[in-house]
Amino acid sequence: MSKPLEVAPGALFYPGYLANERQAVLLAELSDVVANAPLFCPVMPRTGKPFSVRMTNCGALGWVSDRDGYRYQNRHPETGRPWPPIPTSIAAIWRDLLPDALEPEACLVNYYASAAKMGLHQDRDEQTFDAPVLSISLGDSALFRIGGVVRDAPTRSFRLNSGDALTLGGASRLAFHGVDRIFPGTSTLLGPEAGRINLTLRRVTPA
Ligand code: MD3
Ligand code: FE
Repeated sequence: MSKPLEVAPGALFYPGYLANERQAVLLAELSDVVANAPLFCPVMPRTGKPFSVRMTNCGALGWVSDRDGYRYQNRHPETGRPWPPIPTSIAAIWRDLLPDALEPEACLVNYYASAAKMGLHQDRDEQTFDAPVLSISLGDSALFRIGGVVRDAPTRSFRLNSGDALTLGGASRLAFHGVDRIFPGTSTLLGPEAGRINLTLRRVTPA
């Protein structure tokens, strides 16, 4: 187990949190999630511009974006089925790193092909910001950026590598953040040129 680095106020970074064997266990559980709840292509509200990232979810609630807006809902937008449960090995990470938080309700699975990125944004679609957000990175490395609670605050960039974990609480819970680029071929976990997966676990509703 790694010791955390505070990379921004309330943002704790755990480089190398997951050994390779545990990353492989997570990946196997995620392949079952994706078999039940296929990756979909979200689009921007109003404009319908597609995201470069594909997504799915597990847990009671899943985050979706379509022409009507961003929201949490309890069913897959294409299959109409409830999201599959959060796999035990993933829920265990939340409990290990966030022992005092309420149970996670949503686990967003983001898939980045080599050219995908995510613009600077805040995560504020939840009904409560009490719990931190937990991010787990698998596969190719990413250049991640985090700033302050206003868009024009200075930002800091660092690499997220396969097996790294990050908790975003306190002043960082509403910090602007994004992914500027993927570094193709930097991990063999997903196979050659296979991209990156980020898991984002959240509490959505208050107790
Ligand atoms: C900082 N995902 O799904 S994870 C997202 O790598 C998202 O897929 C990125 O931003 C990804 O919303 C970044 C790191 C992360 C996640 C949530 C945060 C950083 C955060 C919430 C608040 C502040
Ligand atoms: Fe985010």
